[in-house]
Amino acid sequence: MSENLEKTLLTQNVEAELKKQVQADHGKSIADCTDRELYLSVLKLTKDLIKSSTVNAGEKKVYYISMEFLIGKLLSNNLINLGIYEKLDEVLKANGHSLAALEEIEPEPSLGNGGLGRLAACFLDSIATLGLPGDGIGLNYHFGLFKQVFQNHAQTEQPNDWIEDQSWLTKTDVTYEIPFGDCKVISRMYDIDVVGYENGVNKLHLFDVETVDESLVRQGISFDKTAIAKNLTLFLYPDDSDAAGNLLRIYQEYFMVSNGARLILQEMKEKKYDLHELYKHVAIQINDTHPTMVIPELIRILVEEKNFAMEEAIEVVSKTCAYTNHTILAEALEKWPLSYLEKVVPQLVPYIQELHKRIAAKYTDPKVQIIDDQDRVHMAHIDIHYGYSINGVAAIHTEILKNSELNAFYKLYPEKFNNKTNGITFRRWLVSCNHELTALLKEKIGDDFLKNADALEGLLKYKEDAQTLDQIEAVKRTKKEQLCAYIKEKEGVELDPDSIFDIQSKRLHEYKRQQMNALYIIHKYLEIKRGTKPVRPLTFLFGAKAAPAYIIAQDIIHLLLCMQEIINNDPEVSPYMKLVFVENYNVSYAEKMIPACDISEQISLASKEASGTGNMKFMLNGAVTLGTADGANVEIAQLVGKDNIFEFGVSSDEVIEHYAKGDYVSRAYYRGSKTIREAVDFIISAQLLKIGDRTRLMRLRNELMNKDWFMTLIDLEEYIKVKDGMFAAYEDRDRWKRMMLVNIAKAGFFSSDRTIAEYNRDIWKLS
Ligand code: 26V
Repeated sequence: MSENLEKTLLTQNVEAELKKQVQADHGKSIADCTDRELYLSVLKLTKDLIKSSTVNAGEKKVYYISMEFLIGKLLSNNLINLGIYEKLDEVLKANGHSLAALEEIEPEPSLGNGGLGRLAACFLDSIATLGLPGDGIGLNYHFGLFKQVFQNHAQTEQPNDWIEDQSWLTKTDVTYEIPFGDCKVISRMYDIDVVGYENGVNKLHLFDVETVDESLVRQGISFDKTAIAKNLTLFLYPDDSDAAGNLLRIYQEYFMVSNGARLILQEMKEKKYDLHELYKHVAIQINDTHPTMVIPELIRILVEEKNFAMEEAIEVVSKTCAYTNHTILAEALEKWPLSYLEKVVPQLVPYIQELHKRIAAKYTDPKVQIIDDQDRVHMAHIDIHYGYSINGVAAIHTEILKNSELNAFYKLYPEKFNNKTNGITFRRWLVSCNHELTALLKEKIGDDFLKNADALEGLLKYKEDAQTLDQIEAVKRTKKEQLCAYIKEKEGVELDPDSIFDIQSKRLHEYKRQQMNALYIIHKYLEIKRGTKPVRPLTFLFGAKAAPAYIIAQDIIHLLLCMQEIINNDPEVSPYMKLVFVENYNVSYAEKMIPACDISEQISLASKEASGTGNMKFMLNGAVTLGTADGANVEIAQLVGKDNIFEFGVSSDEVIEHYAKGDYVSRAYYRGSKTIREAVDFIISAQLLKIGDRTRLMRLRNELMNKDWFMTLIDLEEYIKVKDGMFAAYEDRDRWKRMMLVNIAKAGFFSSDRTIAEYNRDIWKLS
């Protein structure tokens, strides 16, 4: 029987197949099984079904190497992409169960931190959906990113042991010996299938060390950072505030790329391709600088094991590797001390020095050197000189790279620079997380938009149609009710679905300015205390994890958790406003919060948010953006028009100028505005100090008044004004509903299918 026929039969006989599977696994009927038993059987059945799907193939293949793949739970998405979600749900419902209940049982893989990792996951979905051959290469972190637990109004970190005996991971026979300066480890590859929507299958390859030892983890997420063979794949982003943490990060990065390089070369060999034509068969996309060492590693292998001359090895690898930049933040642009590389990967150092020497011989500008005068290796510089493409992730971000951050490189290689505005997969961020909106869209415009996202624009013809507008509003109301029920259960806070849901969820960072939102909330709280009540109750929701060593970010969480206690327990205030900082925000939580959002907070300091992708997810689900002219917000504004977005704040040009001149003085804004003073001073008010930690609160206020590196106070007054205006606009229900509709209709551009089609057209050229 052909594989496809087998797949068709299985799809048609979902009920019979599930019955058989359940009987074999548990010796019971579907109805008699627990949700957990059913989950395990559905997992097995789905994995089998995927096995009989077509594997995407072609003459050239892309490898997307990334330290993070924030893939989220896979069950629903795989079922949707295989086209059997609805059928299976029917079968389960007829037997007193539901897929929604099974979804709750699946643990969420904890393989990413924020936007960069989620982007990689959306990209894998779109690569497979477009039928392109393309695999992900990353690491199998046993405890992933930490699990966030709030204690005493502060974040604590716990290991997140997400890997169960039966999971989406498949152990393979692929193992390699990976040498480091002071030890050798044996790797093993685990695979997760990536199912395209109504298309073929690719793989996410996650490498692990055979000798990893989970018992190394002591209290919280602390462990012996020096026992490399035991700790290498325990955690993502282990605390890199000290030397041991930095070294471990380099071990992890080399481990990932060395395995990746070997896998790629092994596949080249299996397909009998000529290594001298590597670039005709392989494109390697380097996701931020973390996988940069793949460049010298491939060159090293070609020279040492495949008899290439240095010159040719460099040329072949340079024509194979492309780099994506995801941030202009200096702290995130990796610069490794040469001495660290000498310790961890001495075998690479001569190659890095060779790459450096060639550049130094050609260019005198210190800004473009690979090794600087302090003997630090600038990883991005390796990518730019020895890769064939450099892309930013939103139009404004790419312009900033070209005109300021990487201007010296742009002058050398203008043809290498290109923009690829980020995108999101609609399968997860619409179909899977918002069945109600998906059904409404299908009713109004058919289901073309599932394959061709631009077709969402068809919704525009209903812009003046009262019935459609009411239906959109009704979907939002349903999603808000569902979120209220979930938050009641998880966080123990009762929320009002008739209130306005204002949501800021993203990694916690000063540049994203959760602290500015906190100052608004303080301002509103004080206003209500003085007797000025909002027309309609307001609900402020936050979701964010802060890097364990990032003190100010932890302080911001602390402030918000203290404010949550004050506000929600004050009978004078809580009927008018509530605040919830949800615990352990992750993909699954995002899938519940985003569809319920009215106001999408995208308030970064202009120039600092490379793109943002949450902004796209909120828009697609009918939220209206409150944002600065930063990242993809700029493109959202162009698409929806000024009437359908609320913008505020200084421009990126002004911000860049302030940094250049060093003339931003936050205290001047504090002195100049009573509103600002009042909000900032409240941080150390008796009320807050009574429940909060003095050191943390004092430090945070001091930071805002005397440093404020991310210029919170420069935009605060305008933020308050525009946000209040937005709450007023919400009361013009007809206008608001139209804004929701326009935002949904115009979101098609942000499909990651479009982004991937562009990567393929301009960079990978797979077919
Ligand atoms: C990561 C970290 C992790 C540890 C603590 C400090 C720190 C500071 C910055 C970063 C940024 C890493 C790069 C990154 O995640 N960039 C995000 O990439 C998204 C996908 O392109 C993009 O939408 C976001 O704007 C960008 O911040």
